[in-house]
Amino acid sequence: MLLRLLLLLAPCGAGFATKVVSISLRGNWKIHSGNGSLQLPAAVPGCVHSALFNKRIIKVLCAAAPPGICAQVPRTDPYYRFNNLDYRWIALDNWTYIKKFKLHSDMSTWSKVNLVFEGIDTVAVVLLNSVPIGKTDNMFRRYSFDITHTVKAVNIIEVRFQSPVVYANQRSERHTAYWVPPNCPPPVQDGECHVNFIRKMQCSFGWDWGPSFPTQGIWKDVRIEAYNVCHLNYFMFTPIYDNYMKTWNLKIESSFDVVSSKLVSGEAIVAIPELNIQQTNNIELQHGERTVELFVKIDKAIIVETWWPHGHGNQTGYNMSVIFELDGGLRFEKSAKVYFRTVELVEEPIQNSPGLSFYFKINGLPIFLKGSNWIPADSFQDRVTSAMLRLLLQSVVDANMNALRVWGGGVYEQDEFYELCDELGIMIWQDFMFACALYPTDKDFMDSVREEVTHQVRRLKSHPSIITWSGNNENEAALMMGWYDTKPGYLQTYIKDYVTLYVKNIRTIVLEGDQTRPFITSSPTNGAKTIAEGWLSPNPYDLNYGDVHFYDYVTDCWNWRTFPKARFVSEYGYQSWPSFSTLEKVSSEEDWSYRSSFALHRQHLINGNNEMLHQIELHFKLPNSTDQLRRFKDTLYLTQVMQAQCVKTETEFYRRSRSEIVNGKGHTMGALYWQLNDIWQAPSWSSLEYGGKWKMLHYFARHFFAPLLPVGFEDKDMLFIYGASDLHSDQQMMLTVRVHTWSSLELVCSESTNPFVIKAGESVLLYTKPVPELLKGCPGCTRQSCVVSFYLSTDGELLSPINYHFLSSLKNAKGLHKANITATISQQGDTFVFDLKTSAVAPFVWLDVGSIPGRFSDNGFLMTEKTRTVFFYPWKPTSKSELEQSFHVTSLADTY
Ligand code: BMA
Repeated sequence: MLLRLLLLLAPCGAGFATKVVSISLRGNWKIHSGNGSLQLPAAVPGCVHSALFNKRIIKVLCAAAPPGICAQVPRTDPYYRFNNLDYRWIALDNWTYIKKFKLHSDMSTWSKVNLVFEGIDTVAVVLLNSVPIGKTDNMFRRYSFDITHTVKAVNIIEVRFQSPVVYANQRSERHTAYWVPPNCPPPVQDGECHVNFIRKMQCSFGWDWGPSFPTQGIWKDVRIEAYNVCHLNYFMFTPIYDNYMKTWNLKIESSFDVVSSKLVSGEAIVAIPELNIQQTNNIELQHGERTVELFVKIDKAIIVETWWPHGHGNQTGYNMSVIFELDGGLRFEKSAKVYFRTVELVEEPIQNSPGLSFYFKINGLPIFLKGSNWIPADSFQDRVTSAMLRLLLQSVVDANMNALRVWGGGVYEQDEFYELCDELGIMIWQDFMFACALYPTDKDFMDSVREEVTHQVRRLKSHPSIITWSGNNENEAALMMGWYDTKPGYLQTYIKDYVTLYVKNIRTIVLEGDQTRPFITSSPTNGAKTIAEGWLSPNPYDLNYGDVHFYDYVTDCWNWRTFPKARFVSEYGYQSWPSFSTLEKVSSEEDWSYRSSFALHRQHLINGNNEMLHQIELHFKLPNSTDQLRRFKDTLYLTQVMQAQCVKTETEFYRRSRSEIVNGKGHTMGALYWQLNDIWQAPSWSSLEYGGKWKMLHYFARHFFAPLLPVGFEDKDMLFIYGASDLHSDQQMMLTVRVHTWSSLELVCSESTNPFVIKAGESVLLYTKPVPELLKGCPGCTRQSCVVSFYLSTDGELLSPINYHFLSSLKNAKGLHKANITATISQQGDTFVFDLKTSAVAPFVWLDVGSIPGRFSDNGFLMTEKTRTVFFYPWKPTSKSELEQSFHVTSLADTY
């Protein structure tokens, strides 16, 4: 194959030689298994699993599938049923990627030719024309190999991978001095061992929500770069606010590889037209790796609009171009969007509370972080399309979230992920990729980690969306809370390793590369207290410091006393099952019961399925239909009802704890539930199913993260209603409290308060009433027969979602009828209108259109009125008749 050269801004006329070329090596490669028995084409970027799947080499069973199923997800898909077990061999083999190509220019004219891999997954030897040119051992690094003297007109590249599973085992075996736990994931996860010994997506060896698919492949861009004078490797910029001068400055860093032995001089021209910036700097580059730093001062007279998180303002960005015009007509041009914002992590004393605050200020304003935790969107990164990223991240802002934590067991996400977060106003808490383990610190490992961190900070730091770096997920807790059965005598060794890795190396590199946002060593940590205690606190879950993670599947989740009144809760949650339409694609009829081996197989949390039933049983009746499929679907539905209600109660508790200190605890300023998305179709903590379908929890999140929210709860028979505001200004409003009976669609009673003001960014008590007194005013009402709802409004205009509070468990509800709910569907432009009618009050009304992609304006709601209009926003073109055919509605009493 003859590859075309892509000329990079090099004016070739007028006697100048081309100065830089980039030759893409993406596209068609060939792969073969260790002994050569399997040979097939493979796409780059991609992985072996995808290549095998695309060629239908793995498990061709489709012919036997019932009609309909194979068309959706072929049975060869690694996610189909138990395929993850059958495909284990793929990761145990050593695969080789090969590409032959011709170059039509004489490569010997170049001073330097590099073979650049933006990402290799993971352990490999790279050969060019049979000459070894480099080794790789880290999926998160960019590798650039010098091939100046190896490249020819006709070339063959080979990337010989070693099984990541075998490699991890070997590394762990070689680490003889002491144990670096854990060994293997729990058997229920069907995973591989010693993932902490390989710099690879940690959850790819199995996790409590995901399968083990340790991929091999060239997972990012690969190209040849040839140049004569110099080459621009990284282009970075960070806005810095000068507090004293009250002006914005922009620091632009450009990192060059200069091959010319002579000094290269020229000009750098920075232009940001909308800010009236046109600045020319003389620059000089000496031989070697050089970083040019340019400072742009923005005139005080020019108004710079800042970037705000979603829900707090616009995400204004400014187009910037930087042109380097260097000796000999060499020219590099970069354009990018620059956003201006400041971020501060505030840890200061709080009145009446021991410890320190822990919250983020953006542009000087305290912001309550509302959101979730992001995990990899697929085991096979090549399946994560732009469209899928956009859909998932749009769903984040559509649910009134403003933040995501990119969790440390996955990957540093692709550029597009962060670009979308910049654009949508999603603040990112960026973990480094270390999770739930102790890690070795031998030289090879540390050298590799240092390269990884340097590269990732350079790649990511220009994004305003990233508001904090964080060293790892739960590794401080794992060590200090004794998660592994380590020998006490080794504690100091482990502590030393921990400090070496996260403090002396990662932290130092991050701070050298970027001082424009905070760095915390772990999540959870006690923040400043952790530092004071030598980087490890005896209890990293201290409620008075830093962030906490909180899980409890046993205690009643409707009881707010269950939850920690912490400064910041960066993980918490409950599991649920995805909807039937999602599961159906990867299962067969025999799997469709809650106790099937499939249902057990997909559950990677020991006892997870039973824990869900336990939480359901506390407040709902377990399904008992004799029709097995019906019972399965009812159970799936109830797991989602339970999860939505649990996470709602917990999140509302955190939001109402924003401004108060009770018994020394409170001032909660962040609620990021675990977890946003799914990696496959299985039970998990997610609110979005694999493929993006919203679970009931995601619809609930849209409400419990609303900018203005009334929160109801009880304490010793007293009903309290708080108002939580994320607004920037004080707002006048009134509160209406209504009581409905389960048995009738007529309102029983209602009262409204006098107008009051909720201050900007505050959470305050608005209403208290003993429940018996409230019910006394509502004829015929008891705790079991009635339900309370409430909302905030001004001049008849709704300012908040309509929230509700159950006065008893719904398994004890009296008068709840099976509701006959019908929908008339019509089309309005791209949107479909569902006009609903109900025959009875219905809790947890669930509208489902199966596999038709899209979301409703609301779902899972309490229907107390006879009619209601809900919109459906399709993500792909669909029709009224398609929707009518797929439409199904369930409400709680249908499961009784
Ligand atoms: C936290 C996370 C993940 C895990 C989740 C649910 O510990 O950091 O490791 O998936 O809890 O168990």
